[in-house]
Amino acid sequence: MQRSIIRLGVPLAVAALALSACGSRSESTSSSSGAATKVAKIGVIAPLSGGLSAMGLGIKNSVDLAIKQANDSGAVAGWKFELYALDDEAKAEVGKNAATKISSDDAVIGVVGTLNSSVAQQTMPVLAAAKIAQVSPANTNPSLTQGADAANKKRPYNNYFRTCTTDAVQGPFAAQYLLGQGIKKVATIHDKKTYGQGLVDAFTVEFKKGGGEIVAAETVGENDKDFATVISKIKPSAPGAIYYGGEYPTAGPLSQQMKAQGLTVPLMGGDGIFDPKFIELAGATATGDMATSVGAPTDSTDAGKKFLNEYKAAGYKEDASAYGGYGYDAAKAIIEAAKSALKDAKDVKSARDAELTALGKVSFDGVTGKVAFDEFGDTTSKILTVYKVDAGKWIPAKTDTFK
Ligand code: ABU
Repeated sequence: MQRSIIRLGVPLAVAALALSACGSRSESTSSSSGAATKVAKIGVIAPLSGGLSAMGLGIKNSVDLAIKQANDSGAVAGWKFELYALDDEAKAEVGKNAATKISSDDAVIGVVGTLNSSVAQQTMPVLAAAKIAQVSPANTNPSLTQGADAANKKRPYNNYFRTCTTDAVQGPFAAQYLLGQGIKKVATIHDKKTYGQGLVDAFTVEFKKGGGEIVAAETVGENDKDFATVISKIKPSAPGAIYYGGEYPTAGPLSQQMKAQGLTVPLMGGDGIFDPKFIELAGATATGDMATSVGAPTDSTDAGKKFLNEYKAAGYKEDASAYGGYGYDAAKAIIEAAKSALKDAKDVKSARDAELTALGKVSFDGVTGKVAFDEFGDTTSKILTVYKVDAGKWIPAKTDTFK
């Protein structure tokens, strides 16, 4: 009899453990300072490994900081937030799997991510089906919020928001800057990805509109290492600059090889190349290369400086990077919306609709400026900065609101 109870006891204990694990995946409760708290998780989907991890880890750490500060200040009475970060390796399929995993967790109230627009195209429908808010700090392709037809804008998913401005603004901002510098002939190159192609398209329209000429338009593969062929195709057209749509792991070596092959004109790109890694990869001849990035330089505002000091004090190994402030503000937007959505909620899942509604109405002064969204889920900010490489660093050259 005793043996059968013991035999029965093991599977029961396993079942109890499994149930408690299920509980922590959904509506977890825990005790902090004696007070019962419920757990709401904030997901991060970003490249935490691989070539773009400098940007992804900056996002993850910044979300972690926002969560810790929210918990320390008791931002939502009766609730604490937990970070749930998954690596998308900058790959669409891996990102989709991460979104699926996160969707199966009933305690997730929102997700910060992704870095890549091409990855967001896969995560958005998955998270939308679970009514989980997604706030990207970095996706700049306009179609994510406005649909594929720019002439008939239609928001594809009401769960998707972003704290960064879009390439519909970033491409033209770069075009106007180059024209203003007297550069009238440009060759474009993009990496055939959603972001790179969209950015070059937006640049091209504005550059031509302003009287500029696109003297060559080429593509590369995001994993290409040797650019001799594309450089030799472009060189005879004598451009005054190369405009590149893509990210720094490709743009850095491209810049280095351009200069080595005698195409000694500046390479300019968007926020995807705005990272110290670009300069590292491009080497000494990167001087004069340019990038636009969203917003004003983080260290140029009081709020930005405060964030960078707090980030440093928190002891993260990696830099906040280009999107740290935007990741922090994205997490703060989710938390701000949760103040009303979770207030009287019995669990996270039943609060998701209210979270989406509240997110659409947030308005607060963040690290990156005013955080608020328009009817498409886009940030209302249209501030951008042009940076130039000088003495091995990105130096701000011009910050302005795009008109
Ligand atoms: N915005 C730059 C990098 C990421 C992307 O939008 O694909």
